[in-house]
Amino acid sequence: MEHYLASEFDRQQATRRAPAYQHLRRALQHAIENGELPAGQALPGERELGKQLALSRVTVRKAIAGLVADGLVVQRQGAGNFVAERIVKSFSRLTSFTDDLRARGLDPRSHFLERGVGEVTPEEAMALNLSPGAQVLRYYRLRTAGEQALALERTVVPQSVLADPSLIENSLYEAFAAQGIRPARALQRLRAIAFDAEQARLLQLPEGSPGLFIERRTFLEDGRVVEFTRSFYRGDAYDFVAELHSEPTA
Ligand code: 16G
Repeated sequence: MEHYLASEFDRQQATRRAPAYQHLRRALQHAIENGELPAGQALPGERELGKQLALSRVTVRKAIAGLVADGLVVQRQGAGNFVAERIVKSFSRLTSFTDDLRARGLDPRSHFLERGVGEVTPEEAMALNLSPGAQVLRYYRLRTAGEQALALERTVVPQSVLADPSLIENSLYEAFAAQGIRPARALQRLRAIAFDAEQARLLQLPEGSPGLFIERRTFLEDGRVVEFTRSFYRGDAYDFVAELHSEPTA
């Protein structure tokens, strides 16, 4: 680990001009992403890190503060800094399940429970701005990190956007990218739920366990809706964070 961090720090210094704390922040981030520093593991002490990389305590603190703000590291009073165990998801960034897990050095997977093509329902037509009779692709996926179940997702995509259901192998957003489709923004709503018996079975949780229901409609720059997804995330696995700004006073 020490060796990894030192060489990653050197690599950062050699590849871009930035203040030292940013090099350290990136080096630590890479260590987390690559599983060198697994979830729950203590980070080396601030003094030790500073000594090892010839950095001041202030620089080390600034790097760690950035990782705390990103949700990758948690500080425990008196005990030190640890790699966060829950997956921290920004509520203001348009990322995918795959992005979120990879950023934590985890292995994102999709298990397809249903996959098909059909005529749009009235509710889907409203959500996707489609006319009655339009064809849509429907997916129901169990999302896992390795074998660990994390979420259930029902996704509807207009067939005019993705021609064939088999275009999604693992990640919807990777399938979009492969077709040159670039989501520009999304509207999302979230509420607390209790998993019903079937959902709980699939997620290997007791029935009634708490979850987060998140509905996302994703738009292209030109206003077309490319995705209507209802996600059911395990309540014990995720933290949602958002940076808030005060309204300027008139
Ligand atoms: C996230 C999105 C979901 C999107 C999926 C794509 C939330 C709450 N939901 O789970 O709307 O369809 O990512 O992920 O963030 P994928 O590219 O890994 O299939």
